[in-house]
Amino acid sequence: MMTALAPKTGTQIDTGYDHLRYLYTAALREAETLLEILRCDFAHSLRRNPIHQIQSRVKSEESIREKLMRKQQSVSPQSAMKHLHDIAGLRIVCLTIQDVYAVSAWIKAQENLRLFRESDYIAEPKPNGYRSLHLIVELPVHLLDGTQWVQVEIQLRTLAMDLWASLEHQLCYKKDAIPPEVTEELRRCADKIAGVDRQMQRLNDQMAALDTERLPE
Ligand code: 0O2
Repeated sequence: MMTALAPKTGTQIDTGYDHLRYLYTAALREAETLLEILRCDFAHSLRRNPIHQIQSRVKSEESIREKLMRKQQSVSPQSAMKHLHDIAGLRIVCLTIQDVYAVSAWIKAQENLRLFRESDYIAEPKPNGYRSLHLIVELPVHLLDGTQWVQVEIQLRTLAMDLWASLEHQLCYKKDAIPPEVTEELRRCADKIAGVDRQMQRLNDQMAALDTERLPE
């Protein structure tokens, strides 16, 4: 809406949660535009699309407050910008592990984006079995009173990892009392899923090699 873009001056400057939402939504749009270009680039040069699905969200005010309390930080929009790195979140689901790393490399190579942090929970899964590659990147948001670099957390994972994470999130993420047998079973599921991912990657490589052999001279 045009009115939301009108600059505010002096005591009118909006530093509340509405401004936060607006800022992080703009950063998400920047990231989504980059990824759209990536899709086209891959489709053009590789004739395939490594991205199965993209989801995005800006954390709700309630969830921001809850996470700040969990991290024992003061609860305010300023504190959120300082202490939370996933107010804007993008989740990219790929079909294979190799695609996850290919998309990640492409993102990190972008000149109009800064890498703030990378956490590779695929190479080093969390103790509960959680696997994903997390990139916290900063993107420029061009406002009427200047450019602001805004953080976006990009989670990259395979479809199989997404199945596990979505179910685990629903079952027990952020819950205090989880029976140890449930934790153990979930970890076993995560390990099995990782095995399937590796198997699917091998099949994919095998077929890709066959395709290369079949290419006309
Ligand atoms: P929600 O509800 O998904 O938004 P840090 O950045 O290190 O100060 P943070 O932000 O907790 O602390 O980093 P981390 O551990 O990388 O987690 C960021 C997000 O990754 C989480 O956001 C989850 O979305 C996801 N995640 C991390 N660990 C797990 C896990 O064990 N299971 C599942 N299902 N998801 C996980 P939120 O805000 O915690 O949750």
